[in-house]
Amino acid sequence: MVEREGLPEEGKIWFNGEFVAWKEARVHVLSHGLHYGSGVFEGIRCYATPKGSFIFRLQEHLERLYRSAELYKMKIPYSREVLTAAVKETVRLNRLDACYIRPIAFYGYHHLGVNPAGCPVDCAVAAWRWGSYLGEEALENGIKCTFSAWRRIDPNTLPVTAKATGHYLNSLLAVQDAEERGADEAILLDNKGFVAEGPGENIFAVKGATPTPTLYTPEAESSILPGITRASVIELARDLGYEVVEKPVTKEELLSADEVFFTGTAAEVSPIREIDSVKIGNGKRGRVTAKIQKKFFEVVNAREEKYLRWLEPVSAGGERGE
Ligand code: PPE
Repeated sequence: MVEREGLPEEGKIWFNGEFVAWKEARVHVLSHGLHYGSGVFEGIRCYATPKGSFIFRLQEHLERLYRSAELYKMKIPYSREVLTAAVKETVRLNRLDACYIRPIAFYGYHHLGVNPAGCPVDCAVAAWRWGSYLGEEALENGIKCTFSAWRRIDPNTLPVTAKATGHYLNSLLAVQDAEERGADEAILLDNKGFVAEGPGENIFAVKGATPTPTLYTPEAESSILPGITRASVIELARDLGYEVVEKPVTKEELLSADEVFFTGTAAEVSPIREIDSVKIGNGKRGRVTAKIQKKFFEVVNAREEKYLRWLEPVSAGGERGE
């Protein structure tokens, strides 16, 4: 079993409009969200760059948070401006330069019973250092995946485009199953048997032998959470002159691809070197994946003029565009 580092216990968490000590950010055991998974959240990264600390696509993440809430008819009692300030202040107050930021809104304590009407919507923002999701080594050498026996939740069952807490039970089953089978991560298929995504990542296949390398990824309307990293990588790949096709991807296409990689806020751009004992390409990080990774890290480190617009300074009067 992989040893996982616990969360920090010091610092402050923004909780319903004020900062509280890390250990004081508590909820009641009869909170609605705990019983029924009725919450929405985000995962955002802040990068320490030579130009200062920047939050990657903060507004897109907050937009998705509100959209996720809307899909569940949940009303977040704070405006976008308030949450933007809360996120930045959380990073500043905890003196973090590079970190992972987790805003969450969930139905709190009032009554139980599935219908949440009347329950307050509690809201928190926490931030802490979180290195590479799948391990430092994964970014360079790639990871081993397995096709999960669990199918990805279907858009007719739950609004999969919402980043909702309850949806992650499906991911939990997939990661546990992957670990038991000795893999680093799972790949879930959708109900029709097409490739969907990882438990916390989107997936891309690369066919490098065609005149121009072509990237394939499941459509945003399929059984996936349309990731912000996914959208960014599509843009960056096109900039690099690659073709990107959003279409249903079969298991076979993935296994016979020259390269496969995951994208996600936590996972960033992580190469996949093996799926169920089938070596992908040469079994190492591929050439195209390496180029996309390099470009992605240049962008998040504020080294690409064109994409400074994706970076929001942590400090007011920040160094954006310098
Ligand atoms: N699919 C799923 C199911 C998912 O959870 C994520 C993010 C993505 C795709 C990629 O989305 P984006 O981050 O916008 O590129 N997963 C978050 C949670 C991971 C966790 O273990 O918690 C994340 O990467 O922050």
